[in-house]
Amino acid sequence: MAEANLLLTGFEPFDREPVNPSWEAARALDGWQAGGARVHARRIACVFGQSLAELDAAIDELKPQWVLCVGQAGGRLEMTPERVGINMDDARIRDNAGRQPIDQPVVAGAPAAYFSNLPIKAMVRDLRAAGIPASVSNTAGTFVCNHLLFGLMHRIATRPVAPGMRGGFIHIPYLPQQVARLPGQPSMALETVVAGLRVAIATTLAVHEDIRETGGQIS
Ligand code: PCA
Repeated sequence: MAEANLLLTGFEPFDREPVNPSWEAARALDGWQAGGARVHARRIACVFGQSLAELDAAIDELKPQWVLCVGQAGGRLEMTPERVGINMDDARIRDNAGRQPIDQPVVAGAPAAYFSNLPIKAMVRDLRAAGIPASVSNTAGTFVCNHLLFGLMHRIATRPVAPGMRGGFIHIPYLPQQVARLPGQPSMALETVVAGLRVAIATTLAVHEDIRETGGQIS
C-alpha cells in the first residue's frame, strides 16, 4: 500500500514577532516517517482567507489522511490540542495583510462549530506521559488559528480527500528567545515542542477512538 500522507502546518510570524514557533517546529519534522505515514510540512500565511486557500491547495496536492495544524498561542504554558473551531472571525489585531474582520463567519451558511476529530484526550495523556506539559483547550480563539481549524474541519466534513480523513489543531507557547523580550511570559523550548509534535503525531496514527478522560474546565 502506498504510504499515507500527514500534512503538518505551521504559521508565518505575526504580531511583530520575528519567528513563529509553530513553523519552526513543523519544518523540523518535514519528511519524518512514522507508523506508515510521511509528514509533509507547509507554512501558512497568517492572513484570513489566504490561509484557508493555502491549506486547501496543500490538501489537494497531498491528499493527506491526517492534517495537523499548529499555531502560536502566546501566554499559554502547555501544548494544547484544540477541541473545537467556531464559525467566527473576530480579530483583536490586524492579520499580516492588514485585515481585521469583526464578527464575520469563516464560511457563510456553515455550521456554528466543528469538533476536531483527532484523539485530543489521548494526545494529552501521551504528551504528559512523555514529560511534556499538555492540556485540552476548549477555545482556539477567534483569530487566524481558529479560522484555519474551522476551515479545515469544514473541508473534511464537505470535501474529504480520503475516507476517514482526520484533522485538528495544536496551539503551542512562545519560544524562550521570544519571551526574552516579553518578560514574565511562559515559553517552551523548540526541542520540547518538536518532541511533543512527534508524540501527538504518533498518537494520531495509533488511536482511532479517543479515550474518555476529563479534559474540561469550569470556566
Ligand atoms: N497564532 C495565531 C495565528 C497564527 C498563529 O500562529 C492564532 O492563534 O490565531
